[in-house]
Amino acid sequence: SKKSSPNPEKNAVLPAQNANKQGADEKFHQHRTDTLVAPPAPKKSASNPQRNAVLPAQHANERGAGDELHQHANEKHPALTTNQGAPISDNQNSLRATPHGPTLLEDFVLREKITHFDHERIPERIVHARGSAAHGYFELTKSLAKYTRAKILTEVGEKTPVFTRFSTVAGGAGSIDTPRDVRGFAVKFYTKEGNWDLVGNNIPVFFIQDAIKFPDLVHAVKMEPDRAFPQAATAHDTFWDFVSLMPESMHMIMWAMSDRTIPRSLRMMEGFGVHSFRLVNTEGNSIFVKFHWRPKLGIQSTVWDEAVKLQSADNDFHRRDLFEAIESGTYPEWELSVQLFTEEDAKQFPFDHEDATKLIPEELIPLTVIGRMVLDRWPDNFFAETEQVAFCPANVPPGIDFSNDPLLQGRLFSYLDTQLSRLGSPNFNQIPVNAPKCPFANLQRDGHMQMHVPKGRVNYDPSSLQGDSPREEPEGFRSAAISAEQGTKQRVRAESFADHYSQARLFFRSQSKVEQAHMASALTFELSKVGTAHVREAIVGHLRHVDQELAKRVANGLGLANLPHPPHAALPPIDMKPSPALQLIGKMKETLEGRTVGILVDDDSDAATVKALRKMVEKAGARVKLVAPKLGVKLDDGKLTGVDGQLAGTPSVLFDAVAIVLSAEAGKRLATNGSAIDFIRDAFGHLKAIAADEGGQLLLKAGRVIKDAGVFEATNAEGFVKAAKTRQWEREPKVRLLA
Ligand code: HDE
Repeated sequence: SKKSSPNPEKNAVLPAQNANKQGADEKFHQHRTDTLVAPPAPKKSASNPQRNAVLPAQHANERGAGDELHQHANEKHPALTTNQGAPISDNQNSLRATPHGPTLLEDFVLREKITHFDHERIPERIVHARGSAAHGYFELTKSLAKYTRAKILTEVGEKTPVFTRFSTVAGGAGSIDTPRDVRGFAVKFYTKEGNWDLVGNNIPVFFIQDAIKFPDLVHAVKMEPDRAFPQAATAHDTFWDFVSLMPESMHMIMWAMSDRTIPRSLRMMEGFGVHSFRLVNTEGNSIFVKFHWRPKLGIQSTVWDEAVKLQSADNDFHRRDLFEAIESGTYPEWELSVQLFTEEDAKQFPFDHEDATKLIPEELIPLTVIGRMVLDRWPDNFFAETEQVAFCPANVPPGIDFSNDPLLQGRLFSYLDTQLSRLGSPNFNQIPVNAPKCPFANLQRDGHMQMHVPKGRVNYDPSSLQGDSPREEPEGFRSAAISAEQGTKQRVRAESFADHYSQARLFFRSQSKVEQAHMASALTFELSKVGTAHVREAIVGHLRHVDQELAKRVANGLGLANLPHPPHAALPPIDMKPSPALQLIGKMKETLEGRTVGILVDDDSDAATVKALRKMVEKAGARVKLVAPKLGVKLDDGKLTGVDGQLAGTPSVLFDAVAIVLSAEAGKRLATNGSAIDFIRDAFGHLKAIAADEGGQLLLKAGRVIKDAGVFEATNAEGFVKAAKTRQWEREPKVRLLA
């Protein structure tokens, strides 16, 4: 029986088809079964058939019972309604005066839907707009009861829910995932005593010492105001102009120009609370603390050329990586550590720990591991959770307190303030992702979008009329009793903040040779994008205070005839003992866990070799993705094999190591294929381990890959996997000119 509308091209896409998608996407296309309202029977008005779009369910039925594609045994769709709850009979056509006449103002279904849509966007974050987040838990493994009364830091074994958002800083919400940029690392712990937000970065220091400079820094780093570019990049005049006039940023610049700002994965980054905080115990005594997150998978970065190519291969590389890890059950995990130190310890440091441009070397104050965080659930809805989450460093439970770091003090104000305008109401704390998971009550009332319906007459304190009105809690939050120093009120930078170069030098000199070369090259690259000569020269002048050799390398890269004069330094830098803990490559964990290996195959590839490689890679905790010129190939065992990526759209930058398993015939064929040559050349250039069989060797030859210790026969799966656990750093000088 033919029941379809006379206008079939106007029909909506069948959800039934979406539901058929396989794999990780599935969750997002499943039809909800927790229906509250039964679906209305589709009406088929005989009088006006052209007004009725074909309802998906109805359409699906037409295909007949035998069609598996369109069957949903458990489906029970709720009725589609307006926001007022009125069921909607037609969601395809607006209300028109006549079949060819004007649309009527009366159409409340159309007006409500379009109006809501018109207001779907909210202002993006002024910084850290681009982010990805996940739910999980924090488990304490070591009690800090001696130092704090915060239950989150004293109840060993207790699992506290968390929501963690990673972000880039400079780019807009739709910008790329892999620019050279600092990464935000913000954790909201839903503790029993209120939310604790540890709003940190993947770098332990910051560009500026005083919050009053933050708007200038951000204006300088974001796209330039007249031309609106570059997006998500520090490599432009305004940023370096600001930096050249702000010597305190030199330490952070060293970090920003290191490989820390081009991470391989959000799962492979360290996180830092940056500022010193205080812990306060039951006696009211306090101690200083710095917080560190360390990833279980070890830290790992990309190489710069790879980060650049990732931008075209996959704009969402980090978001997808986090999503896929969580969906596949390989949950990212970090250790939480603390550095604890007293006022007396602090007096001995050759720097002021309340200056956020300084770190405390691990060699000076060691790290103590106190717990772990596991992220095990992707948000159900990006906007409701990742976009609407509001972090604020001022959110602390009793037992955690602030230091006098003037950057932190400014942040304590800024976050709540920005969220009032970003989320549009002082009631944003009632949004599910922001609401505490412990009971909360106060006498704040009303405002836009108030969700609570308070009962009774009492909305003030003190009061005596109502037995259940909220009252002060003697055990509640108390600031640490710190005696204030004597002095005059003034706008001032403490003298102890005057040394801007010692730790920049400490960081540079603590790096391995490879990392130093990357930093010199990054500086050269960034400054080469700066059009103003005096800015380039001023930066090289600052570098002379950091390290003469570094200054020379960058000056050479920029083609400067002479080394510019260093600017006046308020305090000459001191030589601190190098801290190997500040390295990235030196500290990298040799592991393939959580990584991905790409195997390039084609028709007639050796199935046994692919199988053996896969086995070895998976044993090492990594996963394999097959890449081929087409999405399905027949290996030499005659079986049709599904492929994860089509060659032209799946370059080797997406993998941590690659294998090429090809028949001689396919090797010859692909030797003239641009994507195949790029695949192998980039893998080689990005210092990855490579395995190739006979056919694969033809491709290596075509790509002019000169075999080295990181290139293996495909039969040597063991050697290949061992080498894949790190990068082939010795290869680098052969493939790239570094500054
Ligand atoms: Fe932020 N920062 N920040 N920041 N920050 C924001 O808050 C600010 C600083 C950090 O995933 C904003 O809700 C000032 C240091 C992260 O939602 C804003 C200063 C560190 C995130 C703000 C700093 C951070 C933000 C923008 C200098 C590392 C993203 C939107 C005094 C310790 C959080 C928002 C998320 C976001 C202000 C410096 C980390 C404008 C004034 C240092 C991870 O309030």
